[in-house]
Amino acid sequence: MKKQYVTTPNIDEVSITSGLFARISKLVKEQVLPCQWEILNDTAKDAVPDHSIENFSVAEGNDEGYPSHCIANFKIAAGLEKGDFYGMVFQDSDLAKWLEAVSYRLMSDPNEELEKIVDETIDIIGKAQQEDGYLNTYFTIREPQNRFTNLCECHELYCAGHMMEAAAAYYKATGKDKLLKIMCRMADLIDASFGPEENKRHGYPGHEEIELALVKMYKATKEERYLKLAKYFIDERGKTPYYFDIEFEKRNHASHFSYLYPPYGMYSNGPKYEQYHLPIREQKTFEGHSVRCMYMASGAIDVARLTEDKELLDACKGLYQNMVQKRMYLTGGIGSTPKAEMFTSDYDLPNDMVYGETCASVGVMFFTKRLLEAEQNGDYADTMERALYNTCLAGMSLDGKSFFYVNPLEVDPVISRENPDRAHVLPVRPAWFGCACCPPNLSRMITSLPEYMYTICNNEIYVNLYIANKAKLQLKDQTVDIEVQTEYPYKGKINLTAETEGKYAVCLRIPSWSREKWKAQINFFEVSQAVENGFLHLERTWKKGDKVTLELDFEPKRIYANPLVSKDVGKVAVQCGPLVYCLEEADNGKGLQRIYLPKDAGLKLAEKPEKLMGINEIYAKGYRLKTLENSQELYVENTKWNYELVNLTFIPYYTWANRGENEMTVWIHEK
Ligand code: FUB
Ligand code: ZN
Repeated sequence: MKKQYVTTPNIDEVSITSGLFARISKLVKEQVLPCQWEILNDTAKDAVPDHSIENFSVAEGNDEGYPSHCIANFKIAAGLEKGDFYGMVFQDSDLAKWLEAVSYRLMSDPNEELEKIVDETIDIIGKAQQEDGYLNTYFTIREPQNRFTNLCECHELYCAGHMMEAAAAYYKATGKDKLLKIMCRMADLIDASFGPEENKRHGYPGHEEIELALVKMYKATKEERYLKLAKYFIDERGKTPYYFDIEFEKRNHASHFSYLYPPYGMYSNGPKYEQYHLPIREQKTFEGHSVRCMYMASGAIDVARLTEDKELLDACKGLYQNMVQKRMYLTGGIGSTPKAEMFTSDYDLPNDMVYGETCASVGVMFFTKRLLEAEQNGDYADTMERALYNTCLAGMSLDGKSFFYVNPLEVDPVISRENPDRAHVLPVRPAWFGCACCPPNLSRMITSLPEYMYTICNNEIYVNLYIANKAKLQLKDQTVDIEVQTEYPYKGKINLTAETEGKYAVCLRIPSWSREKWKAQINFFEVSQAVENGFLHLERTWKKGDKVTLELDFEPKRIYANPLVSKDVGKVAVQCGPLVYCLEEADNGKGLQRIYLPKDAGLKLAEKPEKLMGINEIYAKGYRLKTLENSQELYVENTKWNYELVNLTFIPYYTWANRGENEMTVWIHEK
């Protein structure tokens, strides 16, 4: 494993100029981040719309999540207010993710007023920090004597990790190091408490996160101990005897989550739930909690690259293959069961019982970004794109005011309401959650999108995502300006202009769905070379103003699942470009599970600039199986089935549930 110059752009080096992500980035900046700030401060009652979610309970069994009490927890821990801790034990991470998102937003658009708010918040965080560097509002307020005694459940290292990410981001955005120093003190305390030495705890986090965060701290401070500690946590996981068994006995079986996972809370979920069943290097399948898996693998790749550890990197690549070949939804969702938000077994991908947590798909973005840094293979970017355009975007309403935690591929609101097994599958987005991990995770991902759009390796620019932008990219030997113009994901034409002279390569991803049909030109001359590892390498001595044009296949396509996915047998889905489509009751009436799409039905694409903030619809002629006319029987022996002709309208999956409560399905019977 040779160390190479590999990087991703700084956020201020890429400006998104138009199209879907210009709209969404603006929305996050102007609507989502201010609204989330109000929520964290418990001042949002009026700012948050009252979505009708009566009778629906969110995944963790609590209500819409008001008040958040997140900032109040910090003020109480800081001694600035009186009161008790309220919320999840990892409530601190909501603020950390928000701070990180705001830092990215400040990188692309400095704002003094916002920076002042952040600085004041950092002052409170500093006051909440204990003498020895410890920072966690739950333990400080409620159980100061029990720090680091229940890593399996209590998320101290997870919360620390998120605040470290925020600290590194804010330092990069502003050069201000107060939060970074606060988190160095916490990292030093953790380093003094965990490690191979006799006098330290031989543990690791129950929810991975700190590993990748320590790598960011290492990059920000150049402090080798942080990288060493990240590597320690990666290598320690899965060793026997299991640390969590030892810890469980030591704390006399006490649990914080027995209400959710009886009798012993998260510990009851077993070693796979928190990926400590095996050392990471020996894991061949992603097991357990899907978000944890993504964070674990992301941290492991970071460590593998920095320490030139091929074995560890190969293990992560193997896990990736298991995920995309056997355990991922067409929409880029992962996690097939609400029970502990976990992966289950290969090919078990139920559409209506799915979990598909928004955070997990944001985690897919983290994971694939790092895979691309390790190996520039377009397949990773295809998966990144699948997660981004489908589950991640579906995680937020078009107006940025409400969010999905669970992202189903099939919903019937009546069943969601009446069947307790489907209570997690909401047909409308709540404005917030008691367990509010997803909304601020989306914010930090969207505000840092430039980091995903390109990977730079030596003097090669890998274009991972096609988003209209102007970029100044730091290659190994020179800085290169490029401009991308496109209406992707609604049109397949991409124009890229090289604004800088010099010898470098522009590597265009040819998505797997367009491998059969694409056309590229440089200055109107056709390019004929082969696609390698999913990228078309255009290496030459560029002149300023050279134009590259790429045309991808934007015909709507029928997609079929491997027959081993039993829930999709005999069914078809529709995709166009990177967008997976779905049928919604608002366009197609009730009874979506009785609809058939004939094999030979044409799929017609139509531009709808006014609908759902601008989409392309897809039309097809289909059939709906009629209900039994003359019988109230539940079961009949013989009957003549009747079908009615219906005009089907498909909309992009990410736009579903923006017109009130209704049925939705991605997979449709084929006839
Ligand atoms: O445990 C912290 C976060 O809350 C997880 O990443 C999510 O899945 C949710 O359980
Ligand atoms: Zn989440």
